[in-house]
Order: sequence, then structure tokens, then C-alpha cells
Amino acid sequence: QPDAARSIALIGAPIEVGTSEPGALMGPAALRTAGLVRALAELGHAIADRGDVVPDGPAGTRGLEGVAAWTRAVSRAVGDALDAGALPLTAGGDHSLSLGSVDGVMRHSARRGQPVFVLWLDAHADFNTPATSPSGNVHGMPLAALCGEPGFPSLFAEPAPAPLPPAHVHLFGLRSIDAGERALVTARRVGVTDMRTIDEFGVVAPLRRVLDRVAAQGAHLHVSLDIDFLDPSIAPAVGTTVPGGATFREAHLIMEMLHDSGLVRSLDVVELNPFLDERGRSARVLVELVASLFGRRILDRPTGPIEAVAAE
Ligand code: 5AB
Ligand code: MN
Ligand code: MN
Ligand code: MN
Repeated sequence: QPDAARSIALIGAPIEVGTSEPGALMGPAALRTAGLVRALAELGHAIADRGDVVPDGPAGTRGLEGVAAWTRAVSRAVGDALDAGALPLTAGGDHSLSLGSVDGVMRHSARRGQPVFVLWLDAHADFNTPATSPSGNVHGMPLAALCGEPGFPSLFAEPAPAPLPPAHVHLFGLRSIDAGERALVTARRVGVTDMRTIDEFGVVAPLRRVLDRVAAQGAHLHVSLDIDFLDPSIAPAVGTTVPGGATFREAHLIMEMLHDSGLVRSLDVVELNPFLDERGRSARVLVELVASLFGRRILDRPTGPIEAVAAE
């Protein structure tokens, strides 16, 4: 029994033009097959599957041109969901879809004068520009474009919203960063909890600091979950595997903390490549994690100091 039933809009974004590894376009279908809708409905939420986004114009072109066609359509779908009072859950698809989802969130929040904060759960920083990118793949660039770095063609509908302040982005789980984006992330003062920090302090203290900031600012919290945040041993369905990722238990705890915070207003689940999966394992892990973010729990007992638990 969730404490707050929500209205959730599932938006499929079968986009893979932002990556060089084909297969991510099957991501939304695999998440549906793994029972995403059922899992959230069982928690008492009103979930509407809005189907897959249809891109504006030629969407098959790889690179920024193809991505631009998706960005505007994804942004509209996410904005419409928010306007209708629903929480948009955008299922990808490669990470370039977040250009659209975060753009939609920023437009919506700008109309309400609410700041936006983005929690980026990812092995990578995704802060390359066309000039710094070693691969040319747009899924490694969305944050740089959203934060207003120069060198991008026009991706967003006009008039474009003010760029996302880099200080309102927090990279969580970082363990692979290219030289050019490393310099940018440092210069722009993007928030970072890297794997070294998680190894030393665990996930709870760093995440609590982020959530406290979001709550203090009354910000809209957008969470972008890249499956490569997880260790490839539990989620092998990724084109860009980096060893040393989050364990299932770390990721699970993060989802429970996000739920308990009550702050999450929009979510992306990205980079699932079902073609690389092993018998649906990775898709099922993602559904399990999303269900925890939306209130699945072991016991209906509030989390709190260990003394309180022991006293029961
Ligand atoms: B993902 C790399 N930094 O730019 C690049 O999976 C990888 O959305 C990007 O985080 C990975 O090509 C993009 C080497
Ligand atoms: Mn990513
Ligand atoms: Mn990644
Ligand atoms: Mn601020």
C-alpha cells in the first residue's frame, strides 16, 4: 500500500541514433515485457502507458540531426504529462532522450518559477560537446547541451528555456570520464559523487546531502537512471559497460531513499539494450528498481534511526 498514489505517464522513447551500438530502440518494449506497468499498478498507482513517442521529422539519421527530431517530441510528451499532473517516466532508448525529457521539465518548471535539479545516476558524465567527444555519440553529450555549452546545433524548440545551471546537476556513480568533459565538469562546478566516494562513504550520506539541497530549494527533482550505473554483473544489457558499478543493494537503497524523500517529479530509465541482455535479466532488474522508487518495500515501516527499529 503506497502512502501516496500517483498518476504516472509511461512514455516510450525508442531512440538509438545517439549511440553507435544498435539495440536500444528495443528498450521500451523490453521494459514493458518485464512488467513495468503491472509493477507500478500493483503499488496502487494510476499508470497510463502513453505508447512510444513519434519523432518530428527524419529520425533515422544518426547524430545530432536525428536526435533533434526526437528531442522536441519527447519534450512535448513530458511537458504534456506534467501539465496533466502526472509524473512522466520516460523509458529509453539511449541517453540522448534526456535532452527532451529535461527540456520538457525545464519548460514546465519555468512557467511555475520552480528550479530544476537533475540527479544523474550513471557510470559516465555525459558532459561532452561535439568538440570534446571522442566518439561523436550524442548519448555522451546531453548534459553539456542542457547546461548551455557552446558548439551544439539547435536541438530545442524556440524559444529555448534558460540553460540548466550546472550546479543543479549531480552526477552519481561516476567512474568513466573523458579528458575534455573532465575539464568542463570541474570548471562548471557540476556536483559529483564518484565511485571512490561511494566506496568510502556508501550511498546514504552523499545522497542525503543532495536530497537536502533539493528540498531546501523546493526544486523539481528529475532523476535520470542510466543502466550502466549498475555493475555489469547484475545488468549486462549495456553497450558501454564499465566495471565497478553500483551493486543491486546500493541501487535498491538509493531507490528507497528517493521514494521516502517524496521529491522525485520525473524519471528517465535509459540505455537498456535488450539485444545484449541475458534472458531478460537486466530489464527485470530495472523494473525491480523502479518499483522500489515508487514505494515497493519489504515492510510498512518507516526508515529511521536503528534505535527506533530495535525498540519495536
Ligand atoms: B552514456 C563516452 N564518454 O562520450 C563518449 O551511456 C561514453 O549515456 C558515453 O552514459 C556513454 O562516447 C554515454 C566514451
Ligand atoms: Mn548516460
Ligand atoms: Mn553511461
Ligand atoms: Mn540553486
